[in-house]
Amino acid sequence: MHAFHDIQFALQADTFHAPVKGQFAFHPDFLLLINIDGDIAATYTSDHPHYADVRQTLVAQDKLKVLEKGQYLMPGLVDLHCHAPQWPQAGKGLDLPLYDWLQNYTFPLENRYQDLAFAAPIYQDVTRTLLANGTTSAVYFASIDRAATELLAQQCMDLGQRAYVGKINMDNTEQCPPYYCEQNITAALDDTDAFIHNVLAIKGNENRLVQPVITPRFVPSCTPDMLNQLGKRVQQYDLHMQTHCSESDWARDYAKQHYGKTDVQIYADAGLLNHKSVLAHSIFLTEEDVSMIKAYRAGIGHCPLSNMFFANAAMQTRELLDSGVQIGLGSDIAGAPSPSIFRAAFDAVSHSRVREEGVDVRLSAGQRGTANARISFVEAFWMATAGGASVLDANTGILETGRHFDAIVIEANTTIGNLRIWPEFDTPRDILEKIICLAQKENVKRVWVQGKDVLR
Ligand code: XAN
Repeated sequence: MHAFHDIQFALQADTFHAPVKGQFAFHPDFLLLINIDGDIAATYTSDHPHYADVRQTLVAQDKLKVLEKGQYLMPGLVDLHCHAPQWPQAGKGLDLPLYDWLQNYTFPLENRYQDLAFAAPIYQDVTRTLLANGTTSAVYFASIDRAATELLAQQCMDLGQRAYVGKINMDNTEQCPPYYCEQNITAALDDTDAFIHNVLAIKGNENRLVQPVITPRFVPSCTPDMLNQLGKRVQQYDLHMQTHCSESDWARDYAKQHYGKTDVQIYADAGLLNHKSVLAHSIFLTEEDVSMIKAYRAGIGHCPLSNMFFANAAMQTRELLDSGVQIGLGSDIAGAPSPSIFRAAFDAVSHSRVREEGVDVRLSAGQRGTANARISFVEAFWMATAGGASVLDANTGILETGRHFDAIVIEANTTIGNLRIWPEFDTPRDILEKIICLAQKENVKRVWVQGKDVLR
């Protein structure tokens, strides 16, 4: 049995998680023991032979919190793709195609983050909002401004969010407006190096709760030299890398015309792919692309709703899940308006359904009438938790011994909020599906990151 001196607290909770893709586990009255480092020291299902003894000892030591019925513990949600500076833009401006959207709305807004007084309250609000929605790990694109991006990293640290933060690099003067473009590659790379160093040196960041991410915006915005130089840094420091990949006809055609290759080939040749790379979108992949992503053990950040806006297409999620490629979900603020990964999970399911045979909606050539294209709510839940964590190579996403305790509590039947559960006839599978379909911020009652209560 477990020694209790290193236990910070323990929970008894009706618990959902998805350790295996395509399956979920529900443990009624699961006991989880959290150690002083914020890791899961032990777990006990209610039929475990030591369950009663362990529980009694925890109660005697005043370490056990028992969740009420109607509250459900689950792993914290993982957002693989969020543009923090675009938060003020969420919910507007999605009437334009990607290129025009970037030029007309996004670049002018991101450029304002040179002003730290402008940046600070917005960055604090977006981080708080994601936490309040149950996102315990977030992968952020910031802007090209180093100081503001360091501020975002510091705020994630202060608010206790597990965060992967990238200072954007974009230096292609033919595609980026003169006011929002890194005109001098040496200065830009010096800035990136300083950013990496400074984030790793944040006080209290010894365990790398907040990590720097190499962030070439996407193929059109970077020169080949920039991509290669960033690739060297990914290799040299073994860093995470995030970028947009094969996200629209325009971006795909740009890569073909300028390089004669796909985005994935370009990133691979530049040395940018590794086991911690996040390729957002990735919807027009070739079979060779998928094989290459798998060979590098890179991952995909699936952003279902923004795919609709910018690509007019639904991802081939079924095929990608079956291929074994690592895949999780992204909110893509502000290419899609919702900061909730439950919403992204719901959209991932519904978008897989419009691809199915017999659906009378033409989304894009070749993407209609596919047999068995649907994905299940359980698979979407896996992507939102364990799948996302695996893309990041993070020890989170599953509530099992040895993992970091990043978790949330969802409460049903609250006065505000639409999530209604009837325990006498809703099965665990029904409850999980209802949570994905209906849970809102109002239902997120507790949020822990690395064992620390971070909801305020
Ligand atoms: N490609 C992009 N796609 C998107 O959804 N948001 C962006 O900011 C962006 N930049 C390049």
